[in-house]
Amino acid sequence: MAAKTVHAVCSHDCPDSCGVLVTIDESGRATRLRGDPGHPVTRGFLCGKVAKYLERVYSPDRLLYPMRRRADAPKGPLEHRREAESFERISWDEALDTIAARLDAIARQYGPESILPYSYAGTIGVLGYGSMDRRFFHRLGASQLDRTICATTGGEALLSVYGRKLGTDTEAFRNARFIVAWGANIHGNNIHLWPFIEEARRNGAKLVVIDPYATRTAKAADWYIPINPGTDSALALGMMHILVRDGLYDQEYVAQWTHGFDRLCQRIAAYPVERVSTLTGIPAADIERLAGEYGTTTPAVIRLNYGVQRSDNGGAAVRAIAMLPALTGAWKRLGGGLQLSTSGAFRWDSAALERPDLMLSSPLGRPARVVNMSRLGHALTELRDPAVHALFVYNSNPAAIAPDQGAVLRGLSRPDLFTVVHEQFFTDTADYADLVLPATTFLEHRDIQGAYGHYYVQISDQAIEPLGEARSNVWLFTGLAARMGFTEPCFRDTVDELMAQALRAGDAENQDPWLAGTTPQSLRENGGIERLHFSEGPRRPFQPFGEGPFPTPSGKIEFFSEKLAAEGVDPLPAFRPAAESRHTAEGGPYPLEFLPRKSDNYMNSTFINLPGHREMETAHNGVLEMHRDDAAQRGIAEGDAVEVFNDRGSLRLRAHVDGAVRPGVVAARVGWNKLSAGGHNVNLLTSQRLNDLGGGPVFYSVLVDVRRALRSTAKRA
Ligand SMILES: Nc1nc2c(c(=O)[nH]1)N[C@H]1C(S)=C(S)[C@@H](COP(=O)(O)OP(=O)(O)OC[C@H]3O[C@@H](n4cnc5c(=O)[nH]c(N)nc54)[C@H](O)[C@@H]3O)O[C@H]1N2
Ligand SMILES: Nc1nc2c(c(=O)[nH]1)N[C@H]1C(S)=C(S)[C@@H](COP(=O)(O)OP(=O)(O)OC[C@H]3O[C@@H](n4cnc5c(=O)[nH]c(N)nc54)[C@H](O)[C@@H]3O)O[C@H]1N2
Ligand code: SF4
Ligand SMILES: [Mo]
Repeated sequence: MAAKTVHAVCSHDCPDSCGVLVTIDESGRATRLRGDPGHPVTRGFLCGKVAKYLERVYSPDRLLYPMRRRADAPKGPLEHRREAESFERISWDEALDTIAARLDAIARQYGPESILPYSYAGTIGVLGYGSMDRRFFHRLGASQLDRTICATTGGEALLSVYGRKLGTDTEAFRNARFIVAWGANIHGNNIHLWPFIEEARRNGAKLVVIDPYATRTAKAADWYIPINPGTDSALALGMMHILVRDGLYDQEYVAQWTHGFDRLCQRIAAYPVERVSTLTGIPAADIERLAGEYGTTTPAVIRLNYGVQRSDNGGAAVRAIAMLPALTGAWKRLGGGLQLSTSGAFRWDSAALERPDLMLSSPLGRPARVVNMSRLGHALTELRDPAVHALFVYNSNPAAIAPDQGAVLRGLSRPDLFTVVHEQFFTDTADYADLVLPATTFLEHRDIQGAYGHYYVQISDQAIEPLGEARSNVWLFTGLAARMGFTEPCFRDTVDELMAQALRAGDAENQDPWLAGTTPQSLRENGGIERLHFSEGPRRPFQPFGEGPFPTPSGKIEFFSEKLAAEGVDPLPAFRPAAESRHTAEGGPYPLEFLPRKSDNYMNSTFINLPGHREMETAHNGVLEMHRDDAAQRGIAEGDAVEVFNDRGSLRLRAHVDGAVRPGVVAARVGWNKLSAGGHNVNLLTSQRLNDLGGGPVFYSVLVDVRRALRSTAKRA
């Protein structure tokens, strides 16, 4: 075989969906990865973590064969790199037969809803994220999983205002003159937006960051505004108060394209600057200045990310922030507006891919019950009628990333729970599996992909042969469907057929206009990348929401939502304090607000086990960041071993007293349990409470206290 280059797509759960060029040598081994220079947003570079991706693909720790737990090995945490000792290798045939037999028996005994799939965004490739797997579980009659863990709240909030998840074109940020990164860690989580922001700044734009944590993005900004966690709704309502008070809103745009302005005005009357200042901890003069500059500089754009919606009041916060550009008419100018997500631009044929109709042919004969993934602990320990008896995990690592870890691990420890984990590595979740199955990386399978941070569709070609016996999600569920005797023809669809179905390729009548003419073939002919076919034409930036009609019930941008009112939700945004916050727990036992954060060089719990990636995070692994005032009050010095605790548990970390937080706030990062002192990560302290919209989790509304640890935390990986 001659050396060659293949276009793949980074499928990690990141807005950037980078085009990746993979160099393969004569032996079929990938030797080099680089950002595709032909991709207008990737622009030839990769983030630090994926630049080192071959260390992941070829890691000696990859899971390469199906394995079964040994009869004498109890479920629970295993020593890193010695996990395989608790398992024995089996063949794929035996693995698939075993799973089919167990699922069949469990479905017969307890009903199919006692089977729970658990997946999220290990891959955001369209087929790998949700296609054959969904068909399989629908046909089985398994419980449906409500995938709320990340973005549902913000998504529903955006839909309630605009009717579609679209936002300012990433490439149009270069045209902006005022840029607000609002709960958006661009340097860490969305690095390919940064060059466009830098270009705008070279042309005089100002970058403002609103975040309770001084991120690298905040440090690089023109103006950093720290805010009390969970109070963004108050800030946005206060800004609207000022904009209306001072006449800094676009009367024409508001009159023509929005709904409910009068009622919004009544609501914002309750948010005078002094009150907002008290709630947010931002000086009144800064709030005035922020609103004034935002209202008078055009084009103004907000990069809103999902950080603000991970709290009790998060839905209202995203709604309120999303209303700002509707009030100022910022959408009218190229480079103005707001971007939370662009994912609504990619209208895959999800009904064809996922076939929810198959639930009607399942033994249930009706849609299965829905289980919220953000309450996995509850699902595994408390749910009845039926209780969960089988858990099938893929594309996710819930033992590390799900809230209220104590409850999750109690559930996963149940000896009577049949657990299958399809994974690339021996994660914390795999430690609780009855069977572990080896999964491919994005270099080892084919897929197509959109993005939530740009407007390009891509095809990801297979660069290398699967390592060991690793197999893709599509392969796995195709094989299982055959074992279960599912005879519907859709279970024999090939990857090519699935890709064509996703795109409705060749179906000119029904294909989405923005995907018109796009096929796997056309994608390949275009270097693997096609811009969505907007009516503006291929090279012009896309500018949504400049004018209506809007796909909302009223046809306008909705400040006031009758639809939410009908669902019993406040039809206007309001500030309501989180159940766990300093605003409600004055004098309560846990005085500090905890931010259990993502890491810049990991992807949620992915990459944490790789030595090269760990090295890039040495400053943060196992560290609690606090303000020196909070440390001094507790007699804590730099480097001290500390315990961070609340009613849900206690974590052992090392104090960094000049952390990037203000008094009253502490922060630490998601790790792997088995690589953490004490065997738990930050999610031991988070809650299964749900927020105000869409049933999302409240990772960033957590109260804790901190004390010096009695004994030193000797063991750190
Ligand atoms: N390097 C890296 N990149 C990632 C990820 C990763 O783990 N690592 N994760 C990926 C995933 S799954 C997602 S969903 C995206 C998400 O990307 P982001 O939404 O950017 O994710 P977060 O880091 O959760 O939150 C962003 C910022 O919000 C801040 N924040 C927390 N609470 C509040 C608040 O109450 N108000 C305000 N204003 N800000 C607040 C946090 O301090 C954080 O800096 O990033 C993706 N990209
Ligand atoms: N404390 C705290 N908790 C959080 C967050 C936070 O900011 N703070 N963020 C939350 C958010 S936004 C999210 S999105 C979730 C993310 O939670 P998850 O979606 O669980 O994300 P990861 O931790 O990255 O785990 C994904 C796993 O999928 C595996 N994988 C990758 N590709 C494939 C594949 O093709 N097939 C299979 N079978 N497996 C594959 C990877 O090896 C990895 O172990 O975490 C949430 N939890
Ligand atoms: S993680 Fe994000 S920035 Fe990094 S290569 Fe993948 S898509 Fe690009
Ligand atoms: Mo996420």
